[in-house]
Amino acid sequence: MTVLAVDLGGTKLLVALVDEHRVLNRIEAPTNRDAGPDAWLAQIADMAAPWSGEYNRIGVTVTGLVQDGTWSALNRATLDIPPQYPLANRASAALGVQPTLRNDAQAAAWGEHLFGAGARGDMVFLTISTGVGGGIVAGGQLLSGRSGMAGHFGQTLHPGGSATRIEDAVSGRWMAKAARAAGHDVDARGVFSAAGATWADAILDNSAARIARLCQNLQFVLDPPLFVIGGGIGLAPGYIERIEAHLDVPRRPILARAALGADAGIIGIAALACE
Ligand code: BMX
Repeated sequence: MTVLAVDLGGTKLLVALVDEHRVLNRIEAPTNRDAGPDAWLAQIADMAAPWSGEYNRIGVTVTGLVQDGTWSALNRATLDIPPQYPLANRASAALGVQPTLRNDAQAAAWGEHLFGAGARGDMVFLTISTGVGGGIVAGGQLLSGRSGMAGHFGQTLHPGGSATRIEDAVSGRWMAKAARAAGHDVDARGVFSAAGATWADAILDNSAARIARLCQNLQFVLDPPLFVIGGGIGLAPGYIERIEAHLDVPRRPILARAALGADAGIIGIAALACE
């Protein structure tokens, strides 16, 4: 069954036609962060217009908290969404069909479970990108929790005791901020390009060490057989190796690269839309 699958993240918009694990067609655009949800949905409808009649279902996965058809930002710095935006109603109006809705990292976890590194087993998915998100597959089920928050690891508090959320001390946004503080006006991509320089290695290692500690903590909470690492930062050159270097401990978490890469979210939401 062909699905119109949409992944609306803090950095980019991805609209695709997906049939199971196959991406048949795709179009991407940078997320215009100041435009707001109505404009993003209108842009998605425009991007999908050439494929009208070519799909049976619609799945929309978004950064942020999806709860009873509404959409809210847990961290407005990742993407500024008005509280309780009526996503189900507005997406139905913009796209003509009631879509299946899910948080981006939860959908990506399901995609990696079904068709990626998870190999249909239990796992924890961690995406390090604009923010830090995640998803949990336990007992063969994708967890949502009481209010759709299960897997939002980026919102957990930095172990240092401050009010800092982990994602505000790890993500691409933090890397750019740390680079500026070190006198280098570059984004996260620029930090990775400078790997080998002391200042850049310090930023990359600090980020990776914090994710390593998060994985160790989650190992004691969920004890999953596998952690699947995704996201633009998570899959960047050398980043997983840097996490591994901080995991030389007993009962160490086992990590794997997200096999579906940036497509995990659209493949996961397509599968959820067909359930
Ligand atoms: C934030 C949160 C999560 C999201 C994660 C990764 C917002 C807007 N988003 O923790 O819902 O899964 O970022 O988001 O509060 P991404 O855009 O980097 O994929």
